[in-house]
Amino acid sequence: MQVKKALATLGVAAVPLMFAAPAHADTVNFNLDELNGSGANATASITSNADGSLTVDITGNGFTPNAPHAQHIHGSPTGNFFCPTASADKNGDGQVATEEGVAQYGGVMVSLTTKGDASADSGLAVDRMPVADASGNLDYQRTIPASDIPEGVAENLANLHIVQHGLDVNGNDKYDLEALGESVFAKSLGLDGIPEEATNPATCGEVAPAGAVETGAGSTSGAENVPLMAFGGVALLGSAGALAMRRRLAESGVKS
Ligand SMILES: [Cu+2]
Repeated sequence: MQVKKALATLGVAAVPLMFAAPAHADTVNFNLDELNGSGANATASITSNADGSLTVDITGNGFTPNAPHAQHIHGSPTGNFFCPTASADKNGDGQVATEEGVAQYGGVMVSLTTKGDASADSGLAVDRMPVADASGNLDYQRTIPASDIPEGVAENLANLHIVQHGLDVNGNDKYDLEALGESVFAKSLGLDGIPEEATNPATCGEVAPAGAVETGAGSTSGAENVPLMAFGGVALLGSAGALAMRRRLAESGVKS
């Protein structure tokens, strides 16, 4: 065991087991860069705990103030997905919308909610997503139980990435319909009047590079075939979830 060896080197003879580091604890760091000119960025760490839970820490700034930001672990344990490039903007409006980005960043594996369910089913549970403070800072910490973590995720964190949604394109400190109109994605789920600003991705983060070179848009094999449903079962969201989203968005000054 490495810890014992290290301590032995330091001349420490015996270490009670209870003070040893937990087995299999492993932390992966992510750098979240702005998407869609959001001006937001964040750093995150995810620690895989021995009991199968994940402890997620996110610290960011530049977010739409006093507004909820849906955030997820996206991709698949086997890789194949990545933070979207401008090529994902299929309609050429200058924004990689949620439904455009999913082909590159993949479906929702874990919904980074503040409480309750954290499975993909809670992808649009905006009433349980973190809210940026008045200065646009967004801090989040939660240990998500193993029961909400899909198989293979904890062991393959380096293949996954984190996406945070919600940005303020026209700089009026709220989500509104004026800049980008209605959310095409929300509308596809039967939610009318939700601003595109509320659902478009604001940041995306892959594993913090350790000397690795980003290969860019060269490796999209298979990504184009991801069905929209892979977004993480948000279509399964019942009307209660939809109402909760409307309510939360209304609270943050959104006309819907
Ligand atoms: Cu997402």
